[in-house]
Amino acid sequence: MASAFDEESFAQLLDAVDRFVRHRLMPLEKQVEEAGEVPSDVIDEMKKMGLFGLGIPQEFGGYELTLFQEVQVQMAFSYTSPAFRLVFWPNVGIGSKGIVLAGTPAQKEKYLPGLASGELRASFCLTEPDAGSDAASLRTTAVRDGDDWVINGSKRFITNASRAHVFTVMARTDSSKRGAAGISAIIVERGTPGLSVGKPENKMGQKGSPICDVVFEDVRVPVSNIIGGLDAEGNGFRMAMQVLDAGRISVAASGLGMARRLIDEAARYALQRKQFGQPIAKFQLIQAMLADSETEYLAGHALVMQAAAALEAGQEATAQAASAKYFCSESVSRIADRALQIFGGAGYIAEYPVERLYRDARALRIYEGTSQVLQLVIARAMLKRYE
Ligand code: COS
Repeated sequence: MASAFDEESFAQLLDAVDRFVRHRLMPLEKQVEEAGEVPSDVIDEMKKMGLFGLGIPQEFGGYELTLFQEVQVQMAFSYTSPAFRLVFWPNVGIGSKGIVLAGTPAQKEKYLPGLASGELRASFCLTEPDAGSDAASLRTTAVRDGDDWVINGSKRFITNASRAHVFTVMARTDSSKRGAAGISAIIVERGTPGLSVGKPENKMGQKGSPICDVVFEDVRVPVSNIIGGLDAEGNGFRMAMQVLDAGRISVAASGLGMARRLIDEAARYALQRKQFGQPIAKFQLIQAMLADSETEYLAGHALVMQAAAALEAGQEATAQAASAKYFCSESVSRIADRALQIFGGAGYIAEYPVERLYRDARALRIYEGTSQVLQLVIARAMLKRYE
């Protein structure tokens, strides 16, 4: 899909994002960490910049960026705390992609303009208390009753659930089938009787970005709420996996943005911190840590760009997306660890951002596919080539 957004306009957008991140958001990082929320005036500014609609087609009010462009914005935004980008990224990525890729014209018309403007916020509900990595074993059911689905079950660790208006819910519409078959993706609106959202969890990092349980008790929605319409019944798992292919490239790009910040912080600190009579940057063991981090950053960058280009070109890119996310999420953890080591004692206290970035980076190896699930996905695709 070619972008309707030309190169010059995209360069201007990227420049505006960069300035917003460095001048408006970075000074607020500590406040967001402590308050656990992003100020509402910042969210209003994000709406004005059109950030909620980055990936949504222009005919519905979005920018219609290509995935290749999207990952560049993701990298720029990930230079600051994840809480900021997680305000709008679910509308760009997993919360809206299902409707963009597979929605009926009526579903697109109804939801995409609001998702693009930020008036509506989206959440993607796949994970359950007993279905994490084994997503196809999910137990939430949607039973047909006349013209409605009646949904029962619960979802766990759902990003942005407490502020979402539109939920994409993966539920079993055919209980006679096990595994992936029989799962459909259903749109449920906030306020539907029987839908409740739990309290935001107290997380290790990424503070200010809520994740909550979502519970469905006899929630009724029209049968037409299946993404893609009734003909798409049973396609929910495949659609979720397709959405996750793009999502994983995006998480990899967020790892790169965080890595860039960590390397910049560590290199600047190494140049000004003196020990044994000189800046510690002069010591070769410090230089080795910086060089390893820079090399991993560059390797990850190449992987992300390659995976984004492949998916954009319509190629089978599941394993490439998994490789990009696997490498970038693991390497940003190593980069965070080295940055903390370079800061020494100062890296272990909350005064400097490295302590917070270290905790923020840890989640990347878990969400949208653990490193171990991604290893399986990569190996499966490889072995198919050899069989
Ligand atoms: N794109 C399109 N279709 C896909 C796909 C993809 N990337 N991956 C799998 N599918 C399809 C398969 O082709 C298969 O379809 P058919 O039944 O028509 O052949 C179906 O989906 C089931 O796939 P598979 O047999 O591979 O399912 P498994 O149960 O073995 O699960 C893993 C595969 C483990 C890879 C999957 O469950 C997974 O990714 N788990 C992690 C979930 C996750 O990332 N959760 C994070 C929370 S979301 S924020």
